[in-house]
Amino acid sequence: MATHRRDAPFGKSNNILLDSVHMSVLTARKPLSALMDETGDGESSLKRTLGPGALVALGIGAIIGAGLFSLTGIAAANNAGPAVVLSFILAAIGCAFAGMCYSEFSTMIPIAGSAYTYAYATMGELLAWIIGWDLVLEYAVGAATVSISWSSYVISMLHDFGITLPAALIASPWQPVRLADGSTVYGVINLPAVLIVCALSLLLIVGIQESARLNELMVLLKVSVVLVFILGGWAYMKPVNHTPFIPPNTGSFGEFGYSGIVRGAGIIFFAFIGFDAVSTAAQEAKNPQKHMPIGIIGSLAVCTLLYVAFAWVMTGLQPYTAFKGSAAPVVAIQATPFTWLATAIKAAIICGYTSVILVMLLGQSRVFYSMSRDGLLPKLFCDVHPKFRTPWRSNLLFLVFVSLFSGFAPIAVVGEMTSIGTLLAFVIVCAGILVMRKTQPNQPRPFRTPLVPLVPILGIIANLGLMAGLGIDNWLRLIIWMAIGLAIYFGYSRKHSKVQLLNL
Ligand code: ALA
Repeated sequence: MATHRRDAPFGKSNNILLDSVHMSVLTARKPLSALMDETGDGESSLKRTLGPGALVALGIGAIIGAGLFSLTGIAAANNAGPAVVLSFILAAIGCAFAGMCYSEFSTMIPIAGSAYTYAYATMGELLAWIIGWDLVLEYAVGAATVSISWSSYVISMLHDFGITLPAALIASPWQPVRLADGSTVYGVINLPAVLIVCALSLLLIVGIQESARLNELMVLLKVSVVLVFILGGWAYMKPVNHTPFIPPNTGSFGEFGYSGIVRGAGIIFFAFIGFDAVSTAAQEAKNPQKHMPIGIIGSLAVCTLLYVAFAWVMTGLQPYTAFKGSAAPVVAIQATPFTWLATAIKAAIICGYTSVILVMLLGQSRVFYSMSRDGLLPKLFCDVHPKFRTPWRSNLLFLVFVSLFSGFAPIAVVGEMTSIGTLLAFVIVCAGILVMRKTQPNQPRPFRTPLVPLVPILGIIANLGLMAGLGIDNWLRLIIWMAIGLAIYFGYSRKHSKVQLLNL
């Protein structure tokens, strides 16, 4: 690696010059031509196997999970009542603005780095780094969070079949476990969560096609159960449960009434996270220019329809006050003759979570693959396996990193950390479209976001609004995470950046 020129000593009189050099290198943009060169199909490139169906499945794989099965009930019981249906529509509108901006970028710059790469082309390296680092919250921390929930459902399912695992192996040292005799102990390691992360990481190493196939199977199972729930439950809904549709506000912001719908939208936003992960598969899509918008907007549209129908049926089956506990869909199904569906719902939840973890791990390794190719991270993250053509070292590293979180970290708060990280990425992607339309007006755009600048501006406002609702604690955590990221950027990445080495 060439020595960075800024390592040479500068005299005091050169401070102004030095400052302006610093400013310009921090805002150095990666030229579109250089980005497009990277989409070639050389030795070190990823394998193009995904068609439109697989991309939509990838999106649904990442989207339907803990948000639908756990948070719908919570948002209905605490914030919106039956109007959680409207919360879903509101959150979907915010996501649709961002989804259109993602689609435009993913056809212009079909690179695995997703939001990170888009920021690099439009707003400069520092912001790109911030986004790339931020995406660890969405993908790696998100995968760890969902693996801990996955583990709790597997343990419960095994319990239903009479198998009880030792307490020490089913929970982290922070998580209490209630034993049959009523006493409470703490775990040592959440082994099922670690095992699922290891298994899915190894699958991702073996191949994108194999991973996509497992994802499709999981998607089929979870969508089938969601459809059976909707169709089976429809006839048993009681109009009284939907009345009043918007319960009156209690006097506190976010507790029912119109503010409750907005707060509910902030909570169930988590349920939509994942459609953007489709864009990280751009270098593995057969025809990204044509198929990325289908994958992104298609998966978002399918999930929105399913979510709205699911929430409508769920709140029609039982009074919303019955969903105070966790497994709301299981509670709802007790109002039908199909109580056997409770087990199927648990199985669907496990499948749902499996595919969410899979696609999150996929997205994470692809973002770091791009950052490493740009020199911002060590080269090991972009080493492609000679046979499998996957970024295997990156997958292995995240296997260890995510497993540590899954096995030993407390689950509390990480879900909201995932949301705030994702929302920040959405805001920057929407802003990037505004910048790109100004700086690169003639660049071919196979997909164009409609009504620019209105749609990106509404996207920024909607997603910033949802971020504002996440509270000061999450903002502080985001700032601390970013401070760690900036230390790495100024300590390592800036000195190894390929764009900056070219510029100097
Ligand atoms: N949307 C994903 C879920 O709900 C993250 O689990």
